[in-house]
Amino acid sequence: MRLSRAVLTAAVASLAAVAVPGSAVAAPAVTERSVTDVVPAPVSAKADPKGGFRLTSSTVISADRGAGQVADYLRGLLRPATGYPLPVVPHAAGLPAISLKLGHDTRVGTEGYELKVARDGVTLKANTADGLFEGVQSLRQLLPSAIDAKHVQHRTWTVAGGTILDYPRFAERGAMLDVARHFFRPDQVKLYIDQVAQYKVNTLHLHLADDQGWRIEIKSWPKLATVGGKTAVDGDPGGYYTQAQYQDIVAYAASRHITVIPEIDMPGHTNAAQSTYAELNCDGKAVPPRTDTEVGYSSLCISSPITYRFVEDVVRELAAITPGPYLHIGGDEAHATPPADYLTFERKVQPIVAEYGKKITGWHEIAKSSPPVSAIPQYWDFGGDNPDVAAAAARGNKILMSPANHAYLDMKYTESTKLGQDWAGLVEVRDAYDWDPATLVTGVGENQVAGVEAPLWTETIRTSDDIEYMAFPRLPGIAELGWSPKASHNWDAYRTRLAKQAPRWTTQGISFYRSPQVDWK
Ligand code: TNX
Repeated sequence: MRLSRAVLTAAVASLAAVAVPGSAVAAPAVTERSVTDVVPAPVSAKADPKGGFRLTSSTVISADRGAGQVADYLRGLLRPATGYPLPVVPHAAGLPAISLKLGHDTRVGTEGYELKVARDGVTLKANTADGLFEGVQSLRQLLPSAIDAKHVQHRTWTVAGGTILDYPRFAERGAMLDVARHFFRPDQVKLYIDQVAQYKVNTLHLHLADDQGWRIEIKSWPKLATVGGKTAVDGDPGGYYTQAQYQDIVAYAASRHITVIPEIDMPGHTNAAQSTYAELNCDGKAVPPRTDTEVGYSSLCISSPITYRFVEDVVRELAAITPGPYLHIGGDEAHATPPADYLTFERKVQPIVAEYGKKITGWHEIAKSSPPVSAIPQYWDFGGDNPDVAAAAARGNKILMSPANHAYLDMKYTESTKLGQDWAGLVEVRDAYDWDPATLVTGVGENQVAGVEAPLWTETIRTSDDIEYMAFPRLPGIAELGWSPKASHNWDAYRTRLAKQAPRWTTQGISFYRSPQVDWK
């Protein structure tokens, strides 16, 4: 008779428990999980199959001063399924503990961590709360997937043993959600924040305005939201965030150690604003609202002073409610703006953003305007030569990588994918993973790359299920490209680790695409 691995594992664990009666520490428990399976792949991981730590009703979470928020978050993750009290305490005082420690470790930088799991306890060390948070994301993956259940599961909870030393390859690992083509409520945005945070994504780019809808309250131009927010693609219901709702999303993201970058796309992709306020058009006449998915037809009036009053009002209000350092000023596909006008516009608008204390990010077309070196052009083309982007990199700008044929989560997986588009080709799980951010664009090497971002445009995306289906399993691959060392890049190893994430998604209720490229078992 062949026993399944799960049965064997359980048997070994219970035998071991019997073998050490009266032992002060929990018995060694062999787990199917391993520190070497974590996604994104850690810088280094060494498994200790006998060093598993068993959570029990007497486990405590000890937290250094400054680690309390992450400790509370961890407790919130572990309590529903275990039902254990897991009190957060300043000192473990001899009790079995998960200890969160802040220190000075030059190896791990501002987001890295060291995680040690042994039979007598778990120690997570980092230099910052961000680092502890990312370490907690690894720790979660060392527990059974049932840890994500919302209700108490009666079972044992063993953290796989071993050591991880880890830190990111690139500073920025982003997800973008287009809330303009279709509107997503704050609770839907928060759900996506939680889903992406587990893969160490640290930036959420919100595409807040486009031709089909304006989604953020601007008090000095109130109809942008109340009128310009009514529409969405195909006549679907619109919506907008009040400034208070937006700030609540930003605060929620911050609690997941994610910085929000709000985008107002301009000078194109502006039909919602120009159909709402007649004075934003050169002829002073409001254009009709549009809910089709054409791109490249709208342009703000470059010669009009009102345009810059509008931009300044929007930038001022948005800057005031955005604690993060960047505002995204769009700049893509401005086909209705003559090239000279485009440069005029950028040269007037970029200083306005600086005036309100923010740095600029924008689609890679802004590279043409020689933006300040603090600006981050976001590359969305297919790779290869782009002299404007290369020149910006040579001047010192960092480039954010979102190649449409790899990183666009709205591309179909296969011809039969019901959702999505295919103008950048079909993007299967392997296509999303198998590229290198540092060799994609000529003249943009490792040190010029700010990071990676996976944009999700929502012309065809209407629900949270739709978001999940397009993001999973591609988003973890993009996140791994942003986090893991280049030397760890290996499709066959990745697809094996990815398959082991599926039970977590199932427990979390994430509806994901079961790509035939991955052996889900
Ligand atoms: C291109 S690439 C766009 C968006 C669309 C998307 C659809 C870029 C910066 N802009 O306006 O939503 O394609 O895939």
